[in-house]
Amino acid sequence: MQWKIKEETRMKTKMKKWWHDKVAYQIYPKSFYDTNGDGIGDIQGIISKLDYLKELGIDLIWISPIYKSPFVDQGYDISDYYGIAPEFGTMEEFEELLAEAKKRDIYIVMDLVINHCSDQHEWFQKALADPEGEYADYFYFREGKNGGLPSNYRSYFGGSCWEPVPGTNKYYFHAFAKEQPDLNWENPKLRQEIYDMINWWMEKGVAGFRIDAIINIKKDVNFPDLEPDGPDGLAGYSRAVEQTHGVGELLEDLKNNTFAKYDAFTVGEVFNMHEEELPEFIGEDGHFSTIFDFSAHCLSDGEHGWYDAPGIDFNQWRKAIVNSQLEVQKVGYKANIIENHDEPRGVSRFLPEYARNAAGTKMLGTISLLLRGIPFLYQGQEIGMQNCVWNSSEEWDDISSKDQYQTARAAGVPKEEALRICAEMSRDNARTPMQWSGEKGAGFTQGTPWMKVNPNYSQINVKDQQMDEDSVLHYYQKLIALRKSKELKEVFTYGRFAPVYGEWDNIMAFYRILDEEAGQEVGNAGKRVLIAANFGKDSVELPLEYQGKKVLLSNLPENQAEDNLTLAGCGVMVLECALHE
Ligand code: TEU
Ligand code: CA
Repeated sequence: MQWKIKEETRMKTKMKKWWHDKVAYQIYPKSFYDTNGDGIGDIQGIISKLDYLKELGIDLIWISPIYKSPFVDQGYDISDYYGIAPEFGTMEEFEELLAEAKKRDIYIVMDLVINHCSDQHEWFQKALADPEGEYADYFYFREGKNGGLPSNYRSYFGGSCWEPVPGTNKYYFHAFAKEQPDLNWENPKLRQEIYDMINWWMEKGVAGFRIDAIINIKKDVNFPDLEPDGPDGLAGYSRAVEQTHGVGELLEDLKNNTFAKYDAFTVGEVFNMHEEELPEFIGEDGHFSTIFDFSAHCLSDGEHGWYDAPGIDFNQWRKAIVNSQLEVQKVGYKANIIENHDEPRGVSRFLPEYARNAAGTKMLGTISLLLRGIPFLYQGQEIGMQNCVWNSSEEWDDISSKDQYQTARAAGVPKEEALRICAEMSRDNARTPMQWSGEKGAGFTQGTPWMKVNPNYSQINVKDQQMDEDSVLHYYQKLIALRKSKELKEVFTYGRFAPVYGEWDNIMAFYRILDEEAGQEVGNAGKRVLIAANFGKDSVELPLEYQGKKVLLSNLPENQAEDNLTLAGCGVMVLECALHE
């Protein structure tokens, strides 16, 4: 398709923020690195790998939750916001991590889970002990309607959103698991408790937060019934979220009482936003610094679950990313990912089978990291980790994978097929231990890993790749160094995005352009860089629109830039071009 850009709108780049040029890395601590042999990754494990991350070029680390938790949803169920889970270490060790990171100019960003807490949190325990007391109003306690539940919503992890409050005729609301009761954001006392907690962590020295499921904090407190959409007679709760308005007021209150006072970096996990609200979310004075771009990931949202999730087609993927980039650059910055702890591995998901090799992995990484926005790598992405082989649903730990398997079975999907589908989408694909070496346990632990290790660790691991100049790991190092290099930093950070070669099959290509005016704003000369990738099997020759000046990066020796650009199958090149024709 031919990309039509009516107006090449771009933001003024005058207002630089400290986080605009950062490259971020997500750590899923339980599976990162275990130092005491209990099979669970820990804070000391993160500390011991800071030099590794520094060498990779990482500036900022988001750590998935490390607070005290019963781990029903792997730490996204917090029982004490002020305490470190003993599985991971102590508060002193966390402070050591902050200090060690600081020595290396690395920022630490915590995960903020404030839509809900754990049912073991003292607020909820007090609410259960006195369902008429003040703590009950920290949650949503409601009487049933017409002898039934207060509403017909299905929670994200299956079953009703309502669970009985023992000894009463009331129910409490949970959008996720029943062990994750939702907090009542309409209650100013609750809000103040949350703000105090956030400020306490900021004072400790964290640089900001990744903010979990934040759109969910606003509820239609009448909880109106919706049209049922499944054989269980319930309606998916996300449909209620789509119909809810007014989250912005809560988000402004949150920001003004916390983040704004510290110039914190915040990245929201936002699904079901009303599109026209993008400027309010991430504009110059938005609710957040940035939000994740899930536009490619949402392509595989099923109507009813994973079992009716569509596969990802190249053209749709390209269109989703291009459209998102064009929209976002009018307003602010999104955070670009190919995977995270909730998503399957990007290599297994976005690449055709023939491209699931080193060349294809480098190609996908190049696109993700050189798009306009804040790149986030997920642990293991830098070595090209892939989805795991799952032989039985028993192998999953993830609450969502188990539920989706049941949902598929209940819809009549045969066992084998349900396993195959859920294996592709399982959140556990990203949660298998980090593959540090080809030794037993992938070098992740000396003990028994808490979760299955991907059997491909003998082929894909850090140690081997460190010894191989051509490895995915070395390529990622070069790619990040290029993005951050003195000469190109400005164009990759502030340069506008312009898609090109849209009418060519299998080509994902775009320019990053800093025209003269924009260059002056950020103290740099104008520049044009072409990033072009061939997702096809066969080589392609593209006519160059602007004269090539310098090859900045290439993933295969067969790629050539002369009058034309020759890209081998799965080839990607980054080429500095003349700014004007
Ligand atoms: O995820 C929020 C969320 O809405 C997810 O259910 C998401 O829709 C799904 O995983 C996409 O595949 C966050 C966390 O990232 C997740 O790990 C938690 O389980 C969830 O919140 C509850 O805290
Ligand atoms: Ca450990």
